[in-house]
Amino acid sequence: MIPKISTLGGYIFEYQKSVTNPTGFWSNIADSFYWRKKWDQALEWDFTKGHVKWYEGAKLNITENIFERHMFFRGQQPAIIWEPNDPSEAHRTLTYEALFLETKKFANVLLASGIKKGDRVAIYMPMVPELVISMLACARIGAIHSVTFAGFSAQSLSERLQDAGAKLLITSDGGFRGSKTIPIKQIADEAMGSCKCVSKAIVLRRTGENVPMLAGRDFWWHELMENSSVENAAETMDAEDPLFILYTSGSTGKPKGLVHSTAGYMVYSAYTFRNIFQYGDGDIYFCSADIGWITGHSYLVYGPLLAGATSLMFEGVPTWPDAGRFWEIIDKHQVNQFYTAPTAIRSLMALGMEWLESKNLSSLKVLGTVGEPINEAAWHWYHDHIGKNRCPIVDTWWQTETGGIMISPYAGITPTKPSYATLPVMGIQPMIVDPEGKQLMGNSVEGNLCIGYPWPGMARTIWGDHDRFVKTYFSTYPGLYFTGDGVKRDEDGYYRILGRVDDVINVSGHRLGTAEIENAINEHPLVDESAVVGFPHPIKGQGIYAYVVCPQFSTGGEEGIRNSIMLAVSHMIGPFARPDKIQIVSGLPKTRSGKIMRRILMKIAEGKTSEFGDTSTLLDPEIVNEIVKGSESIR
Ligand code: 7RM
Repeated sequence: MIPKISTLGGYIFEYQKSVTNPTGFWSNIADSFYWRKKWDQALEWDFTKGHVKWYEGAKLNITENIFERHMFFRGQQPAIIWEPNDPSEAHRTLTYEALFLETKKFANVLLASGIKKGDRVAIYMPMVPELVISMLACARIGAIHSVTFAGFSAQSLSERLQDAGAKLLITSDGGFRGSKTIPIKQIADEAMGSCKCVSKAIVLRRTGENVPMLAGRDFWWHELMENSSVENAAETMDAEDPLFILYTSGSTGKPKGLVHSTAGYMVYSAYTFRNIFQYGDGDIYFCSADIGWITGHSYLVYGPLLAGATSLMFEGVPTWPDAGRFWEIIDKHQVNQFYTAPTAIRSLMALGMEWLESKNLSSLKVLGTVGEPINEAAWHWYHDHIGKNRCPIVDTWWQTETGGIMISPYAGITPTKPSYATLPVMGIQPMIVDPEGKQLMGNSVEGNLCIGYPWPGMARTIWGDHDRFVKTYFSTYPGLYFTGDGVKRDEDGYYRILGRVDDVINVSGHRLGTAEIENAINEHPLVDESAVVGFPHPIKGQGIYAYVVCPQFSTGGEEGIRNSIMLAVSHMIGPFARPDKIQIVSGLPKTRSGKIMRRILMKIAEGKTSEFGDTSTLLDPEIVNEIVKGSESIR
């Protein structure tokens, strides 16, 4: 069993020990896993080179730690409870034994398809149990999975397939999402058509609609599974062998394929899951995140399954058939821990109390949030009306790069404060630095958030581009990992995340690079250039505001161009990246050296049309007045 902290005194005491001796702490946690061979060295690292190795010399397979390790006691316990999009369709329960059988069978399908250890397998699927089976089957044979969220466009998928050099794509005919059916296979076909590496696709039947199957390339999941053997011996993996690649947005246009290791990720995701949520035997845990994002990887799949938990997986959306759907699921399955994003809370809060009227919610013990800062109003609504004043809220701060939760209350142990992620996880050493890199000591300080010491769950590199890894995370403040977030440490030593300090925005908990959106807009044949900034949005957290230079439309006829820019962004990235506001401008405010002064554009987007600070370096100050004027008519 993974050790669990149970009192505040225990937290404080253990935390001190864990930062004095991190390798001792993480070796002790690692002892509760199953290793084919134990490690020779707990940690080897050099942040200046972006070099981190945990549990070097160890041999293991992560699926043995999910299945073989739990089979004796938990074979008949539900591993996954799957709730379909349509509440009138039956839910599915997969016990540890059933999930194990499917995983072994599908692992054999992958082997028979020519997939070997180290090969990359791409996954583009709706939220169905077969997505989990696909990931675990990859891990079973040592293939590296790379899941792409099924909301991404063909173009984005294709970019990711090529970057990872994926040999095989696992996908489905379509997917259900609320009242919509998503043509997943069609998007996958388009993506495969524009990339050379993928030679085979395995297609799950989910919606049952007619989809073209390319002979020799496309194969049905159910046909391949039919005669697949249930005997499969797990591949032996080295501690540092990659487990998966997951793409995330940064401040430049090209998404980064972050690589997570096998052993370190295993230990960290499981430890944090069990401790932060205080998961106990028999509990039903529900994470509403899509597996296409890191939260789904770490806290729907790996963390819970490694901890022997029952993880509830939901195919649909919170507002369909009505805005009571989450609460109905919680009552139906007697959920004990519920983990979601502030944006979901805000949107449900805005839809009113009537959706809570017939809901009981008494099974709930712990509530969690992730992905973006939670404002106080949403925190209180969640606390009072969902948690009925008796469930602690864990506001968990972390990133795709960190692999798991870094700063968060331990549920019911750490006293909470609305909008604060509170205190670090064991072994995590947050540091606050000023722009010059000077560390700000003591309490009541504000600055950029860095981490000063490695932890097992951290990403090891960017796939195919280690230099970019070093440059992005380890060069701003040499010797430290730089998160890209601003943070405040208050008078009690509590951490409050203030949001990104780079050109990354967070829209409904989706992380997007402004450069990525600009690239998509600039693809439009009538657009000369553009600048995208975030602005405070009551539901989404941040909305997307695009300033677009489009000479032929500087006067009138703008509705058409706006719509076609929206389409371009949907097509290039995905519908979730569509700008909320588009302002056609005749030019952008630039410095004499040609840099766009985003600071000014952010102010205007926020509706603050004075106090621009120092504008003496502006090439053409008049353009600012023009943009301010134009912004008044932007809805
Ligand atoms: C898990 C995830 C990471 C960025 C991160 C922050 C923001 C995440 C919180 C938060 C305030 C939180 N991974 N963020 N959690 N901000 N409070 N509890 O979201 O890679 O997609 O995004 O999200 O800016 O850097 S992510």
